[in-house]
Amino acid sequence: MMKFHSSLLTGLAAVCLANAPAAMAQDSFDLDSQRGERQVWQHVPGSVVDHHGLVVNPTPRQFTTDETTQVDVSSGVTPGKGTDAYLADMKRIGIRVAENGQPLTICNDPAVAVKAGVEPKTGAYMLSISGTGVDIKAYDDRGAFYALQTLRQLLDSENAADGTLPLITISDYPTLKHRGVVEGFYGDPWSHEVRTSLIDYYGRNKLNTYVFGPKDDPYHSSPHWREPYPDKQAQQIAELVEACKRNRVDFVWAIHPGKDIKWNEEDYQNLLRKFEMMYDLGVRSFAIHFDDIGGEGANPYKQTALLNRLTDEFVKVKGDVGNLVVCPTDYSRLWASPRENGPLDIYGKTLAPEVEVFYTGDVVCSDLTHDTMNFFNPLVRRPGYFWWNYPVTDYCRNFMLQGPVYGLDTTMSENELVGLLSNPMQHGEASKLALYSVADYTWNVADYNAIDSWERGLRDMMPHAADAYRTFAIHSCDTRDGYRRDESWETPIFVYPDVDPAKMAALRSEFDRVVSAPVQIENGCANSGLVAELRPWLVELGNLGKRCNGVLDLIEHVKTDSPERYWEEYSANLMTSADTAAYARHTVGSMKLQPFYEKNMSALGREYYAANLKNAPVAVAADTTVMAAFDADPFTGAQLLKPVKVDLRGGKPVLLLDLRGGTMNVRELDKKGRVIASYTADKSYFAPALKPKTVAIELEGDATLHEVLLK
Ligand code: 14T
Repeated sequence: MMKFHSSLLTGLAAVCLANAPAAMAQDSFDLDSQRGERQVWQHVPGSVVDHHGLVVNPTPRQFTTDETTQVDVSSGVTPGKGTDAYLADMKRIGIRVAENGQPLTICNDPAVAVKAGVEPKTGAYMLSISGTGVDIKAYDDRGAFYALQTLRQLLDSENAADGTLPLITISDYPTLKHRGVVEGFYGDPWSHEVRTSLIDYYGRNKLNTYVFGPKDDPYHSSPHWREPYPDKQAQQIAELVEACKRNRVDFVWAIHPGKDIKWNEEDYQNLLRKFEMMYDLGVRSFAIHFDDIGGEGANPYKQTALLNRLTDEFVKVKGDVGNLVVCPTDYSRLWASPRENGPLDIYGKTLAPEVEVFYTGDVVCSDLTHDTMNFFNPLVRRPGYFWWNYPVTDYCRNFMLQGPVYGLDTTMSENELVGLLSNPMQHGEASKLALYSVADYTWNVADYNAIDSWERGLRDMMPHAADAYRTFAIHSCDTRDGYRRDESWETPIFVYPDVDPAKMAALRSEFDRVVSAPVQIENGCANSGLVAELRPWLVELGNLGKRCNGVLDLIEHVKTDSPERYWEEYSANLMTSADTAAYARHTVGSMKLQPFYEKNMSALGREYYAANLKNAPVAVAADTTVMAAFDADPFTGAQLLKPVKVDLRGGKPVLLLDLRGGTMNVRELDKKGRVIASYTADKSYFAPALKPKTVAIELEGDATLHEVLLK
């Protein structure tokens, strides 16, 4: 693992970050050396829980039910004392209101609530459903709103499908102060529509923070951070602020000025002016991101001086603005110096104590552990603010991360951690699955159950195609060489000839589910935006399922006595170069399914050779350039970088196998060298039973010629 410090980061910044979208493209981005994600992964912890049809997310702290009495909730609730201020919320979030419903009372007076046993903490509430109706006591407005979100889930739960609920008491409050999302990825920023939908989703799941910091928004970062947003975008930001207010979410507007900031009075005034403009749009919380920069902008003394001055001259003067948040340039342990007078130590010594500081953990995308917080907190002299780079895929855009949220220590406390934000994928709708569990974890850290949370999230996302969605999701978790996540953990694979009927049958039914999942999702998912985001990966999953089933067919047929037919079947199950390219763009099943396919195709090919081509001569007749590539081992591969010619005047049938990633142009020549046939093969090629003639073969692109055999 390579660590890089400021000077190297400067180099990296110049190479990789100068024009971020291109910079983040996979091929120009060396994960192993620059990011250092550890190439190990844990199994997903937790186990499925029976919720008796009463699912509430995030998991409440105390949740008791008494099934001996049933309360009629078939008409919803009838608003009573204290509900006036919440009628609009109730309507918007979808709580059924009627004249003959259960009487609902809401009290958000902290003194009364605390006396009744509510935790003295923002967001805390108690909810009871009893013979006399529904009663909410909340520590504050947020607590009352959260209680209503809980009530909505209870009323919509499977348990209430018969119009009744058992007696219920819930006593609830959050572990972490800040729980939410940072739109902080490179790539296309979320659309206004997706943002609005996500903000409602935060509200539904009791997330309270949305940091707006899309790297490729030019008014967030260079070149235009000094300038006002164009009218339409300004209007949209004002709308997002309103949407956040409705959902009790803090909208935090972030600026990323470090690429070209001058540490002078003029740029200070530019920044202050931009903050004022955002304030006028309704923004009341601000962050400054100094990540992924080099040069003067990275100077920690200048950074903290700026934050301190803004705290004095803007935050305190306004009076209604939240504490500033900063992302230091050394935001990961990978390149942060632990030394005295290193950048983080300078932060600790000079930064106003109320400013909160982001940290991504040991590397850029990393687990949340005590060990990593114990490194960071003493340096910055405050509990860190964890910026979790999951499920972000800007460094591995061919993946769609749908796995469980795990790797977050469930013994973390609010003393170690002021908050946790998830940096999601550019696919906003598809990121909701992870956010469901991020909300669960951050609200109730100690009770977090990764598997159960994921199972619930899948159902919440796609109630009418939940099983199909689960099939897709379980095979679409890992990044292959980035932040490693377990995948396909229920699918034990094997490599031919290590097979038995039970394994075959289990895999056959899983692959059948894989093949039909895309269709079921297309038909059963009501969220068309979500399906549109998933679609390219769904297509690949379907194809992968088919070729995995193809492997099972081949295993069943390998002992039959029609080598020709078998060979046709085998070659039909090879991937064309177009297949390979499409799979590379939208990769699923990279941990188990695709390796199952590849390893078995190789093993079956070997079997075929062994059975049918026992006495295969070694040499190709004429051209010595390629001869070296074709030895007796059927799995010798030859990477032929230049076009080659193979003169096959020896007149023997030829088999070319497994031509991946390129094309092969074949020209058949007569004795005088005239072209009598010309064609392109892009997956496998059988030379016809050759009459004496010449076949010229040219390989294009990165074609790999795996074998030529002569009978
Ligand atoms: F601010 C940070 F906490 C942070 O994570 N910054 C970026 C973030 O915008 C991006 O989405 C994330 C995931 O790729 O990683 C950071 O970007 C990097 C990290 C690198 F190690 C960009 C280049 C790197 F070499």
